[in-house]
Amino acid sequence: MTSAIVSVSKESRLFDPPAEFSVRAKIGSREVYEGMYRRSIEDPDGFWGEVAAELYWFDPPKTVRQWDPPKARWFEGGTTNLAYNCLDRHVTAGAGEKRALVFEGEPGDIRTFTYAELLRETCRTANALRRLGVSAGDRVVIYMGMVPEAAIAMLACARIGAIHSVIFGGFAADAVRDRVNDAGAKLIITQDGAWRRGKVVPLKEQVDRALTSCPSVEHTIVLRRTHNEIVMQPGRDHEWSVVVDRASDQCDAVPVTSEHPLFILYTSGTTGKPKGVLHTTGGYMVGTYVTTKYVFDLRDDDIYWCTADVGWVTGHSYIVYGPLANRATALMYEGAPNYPEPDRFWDVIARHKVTVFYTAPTAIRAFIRWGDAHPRRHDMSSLRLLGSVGEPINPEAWMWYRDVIGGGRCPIVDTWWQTETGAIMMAPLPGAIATKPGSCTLPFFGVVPKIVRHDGSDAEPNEGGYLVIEQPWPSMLRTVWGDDERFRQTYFSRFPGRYFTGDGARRDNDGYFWVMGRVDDVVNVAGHRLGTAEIESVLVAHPNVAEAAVVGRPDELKGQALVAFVTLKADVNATDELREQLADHVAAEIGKFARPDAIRFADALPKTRSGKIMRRLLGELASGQAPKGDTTTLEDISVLAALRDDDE
Ligand code: 7RM
Repeated sequence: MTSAIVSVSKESRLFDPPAEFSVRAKIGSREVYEGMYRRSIEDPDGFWGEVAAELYWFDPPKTVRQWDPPKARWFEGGTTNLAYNCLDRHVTAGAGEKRALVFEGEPGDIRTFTYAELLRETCRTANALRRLGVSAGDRVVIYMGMVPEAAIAMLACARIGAIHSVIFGGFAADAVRDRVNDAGAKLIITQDGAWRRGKVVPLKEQVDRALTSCPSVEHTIVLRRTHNEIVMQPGRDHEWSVVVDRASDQCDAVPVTSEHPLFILYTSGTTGKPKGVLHTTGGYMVGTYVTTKYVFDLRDDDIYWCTADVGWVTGHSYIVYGPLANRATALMYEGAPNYPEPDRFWDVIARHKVTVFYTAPTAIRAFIRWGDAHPRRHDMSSLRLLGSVGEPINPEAWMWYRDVIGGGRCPIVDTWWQTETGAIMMAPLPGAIATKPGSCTLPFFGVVPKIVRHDGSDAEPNEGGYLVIEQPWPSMLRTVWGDDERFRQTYFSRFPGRYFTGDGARRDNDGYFWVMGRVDDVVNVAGHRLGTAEIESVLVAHPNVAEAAVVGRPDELKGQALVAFVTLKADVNATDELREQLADHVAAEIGKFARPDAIRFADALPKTRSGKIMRRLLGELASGQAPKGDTTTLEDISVLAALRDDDE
């Protein structure tokens, strides 16, 4: 397929940064942004060297970047420790009494950790790991829910140079086993269970099942959270309350080289086998630190809340490492957004006086579906900045987020990035860049994104194409764990010498980027290559629609025909008339060629654990095939079964 990806979006609203926001912002104008951006590209060594110098190094780096595509090395000669930078650095500077983490459990329990307390707990955990035979370079799997001990476990690994691999707590035994074995983990940190909608997710039970075929694992550490009954295997399984709580709270941070591996995080590939994305210490530290600083424009008194799970990269970079490196106060919430009621998030924001709130479009669309009454009941005037991540955000959801959650006064930072990029790559700096609903706007410092055609040549403005990154950046992945060849193949072979993101996008006349979703999700209808996200966005703009996923199915005449899976808002009836209306609506908004051939109503759409719609599965369903390939990342397998039953 060589034709360009057609972009059909007509969004043209523009929102300037509020003046009162800009005056207090770290970067308060487009000019300042542009000056810094230019410097970061023209003099990357100078720019990144200065950012790195804001952090602590036991030995300062001798060089800034070395680029031998696809291999990058940053801050060579430097030794540092990320846990030291997140904890000791602030305690030493006299901020030990500042709140680092505020935790709210789903049952309503609240626990607060100052920087000094978080440091002591991290030291205890690090000592426990050492006692159980873990040393620098060993892999430790963290399979937990959203509890402070998950962050503490990550920091403890970083402190002694062990490589952590967090596995999302929603995965079951088989997925745990595959990841543990791929990483060759020596130890697993887990919990008896995690709270989710008032029920116990039995984590330890899954670990027990996985461990029947994980020869590398010698020990587990088990935190008691839900107090469900579990089996402890003597000699192998250890109580957190014993091995951690009784350990010394003194443990020096180990200086590691800049390129020392920090963590592996598994992401689903297009083939069955998950990829272990490897991040290393210095570059990841600098990247998450500086993006958090400028994109969230953190102030000393902010209460910052990112709703992601620590089991995915947003939790790593923007709950734990980025905020703590910036000496922020981060809120962590354990449970579901609709427990006990659909207003839980707004209740949390009001009670904790959250100032910066970072969540995902899939959550925003659920909130819209649940109704405005829930947020309207709460005083959310503490909020000053909103963020979005994970998927393209459709303009309707963006406007709702701005008006109903942000009270029309908070800038929205739509942040585009990936597990592989480690840190935010494109986003508006909130005091400097005017926003457009649905656009992640402009690149962050040091990032050189390009839209290219099939043959690698530059696309014109507004011409849809493939999103690539031209220069290395500090927090880029270094390899796929144990598989350099897959790393090169996946990211650097499609456009040699450039990093291929796998996303389709366009750049508008103002230079703003609009990400249209994965190129695997592009559909070719009668020679028009359409990004499905844009058609979905039009569907969701219809007052009766809560969520939509558009996929292609083979069609003799048109090559592919469009099939739309649609979730309706509460109280709306699924009728044939509505089906016609929706198809007409798409035809009217985009053009007749984009009129879906079929619209299928669904109670829910299949999503990954992090909330992304799994269009691949829907495409297989729409083509009349049984879903094949990896379904282990599916959040709720019954959703798929329900859709299939519908077929009959
Ligand atoms: C952080 C994260 C990465 C993929 C990426 C995109 C999509 C993420 C946005 C977005 C449009 C955004 N890591 N994506 N953020 N698309 N606008 N602001 O999500 O590895 O899990 O996913 O997510 O397709 O390639 S991830």
